[in-house]
Amino acid sequence: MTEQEDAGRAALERRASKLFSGRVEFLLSAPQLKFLPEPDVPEIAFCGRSNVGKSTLLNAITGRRSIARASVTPGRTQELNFFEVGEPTLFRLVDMPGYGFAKAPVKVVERWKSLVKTYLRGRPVLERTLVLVDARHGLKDVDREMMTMLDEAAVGYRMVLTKADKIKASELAKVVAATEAEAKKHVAAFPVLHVTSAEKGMGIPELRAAVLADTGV
Ligand SMILES: Nc1nc2c(ncn2[C@@H]2O[C@H](COP(=O)(O)OP(=O)(O)OP(=O)(O)O)[C@@H](O)[C@H]2O)c(=O)[nH]1
Ligand SMILES: [Mg+2]
Repeated sequence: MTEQEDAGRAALERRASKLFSGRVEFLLSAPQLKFLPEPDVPEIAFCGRSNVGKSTLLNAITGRRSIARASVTPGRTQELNFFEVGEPTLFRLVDMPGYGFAKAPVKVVERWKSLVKTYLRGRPVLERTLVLVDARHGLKDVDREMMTMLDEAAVGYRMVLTKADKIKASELAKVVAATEAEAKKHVAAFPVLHVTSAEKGMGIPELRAAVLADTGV
């Protein structure tokens, strides 16, 4: 990286940090598509398997302890939750229900799945999706299915490894390599992976800056 690129990146991180330390507010929870807010500002969506750490990552990015509700029990988030950033609102973050949660009733899972997919496919203001993957588990078939769906819908997405604090550096390196290799085969995936730990704050300033850049504001 050149010195100029370095300085640009640092400036973006500072701007992102300042923005997220300002107004961040829960807007609404949409159990069905008819409850979505007006598509009047850019949106960034957090998606991934149940319990991967979507709500926790949203909290880490916004620097709030529990603006999005996280839980040790998978299936915590059951609706599309919208959070507004900026005063006046510049963009929104969207916390989504997880997929691949076997213990919830089939009907409930089907409802979440259809809500998430319809939102991802048809939302005109969706600027970017973050596809979260647990660093301990790597990509699963349900993730691949979601990635292919996003490819087909031409929704650009960033792959984010979560819970990096939970595994050894040598294992982490292997998962990073394997996930990046797969991401390269998906047309809408960014080739470079974000490695994060909400617990340790690892990769958070960089992802925060990337999210801000993605919104285009
Ligand atoms: N050690 C560690 N634990 C994490 C990290 N991120 C999330 N967790 C834990 O993982 C569990 C699930 O986190 P959530 O944020 O609720 O996961 P989610 O993807 O929103 O889950 P659903 O809403 O059920 O789909 C919680 O117990 C979190 O504390 C991390 O970076 N490190
Ligand atoms: Mg959640």
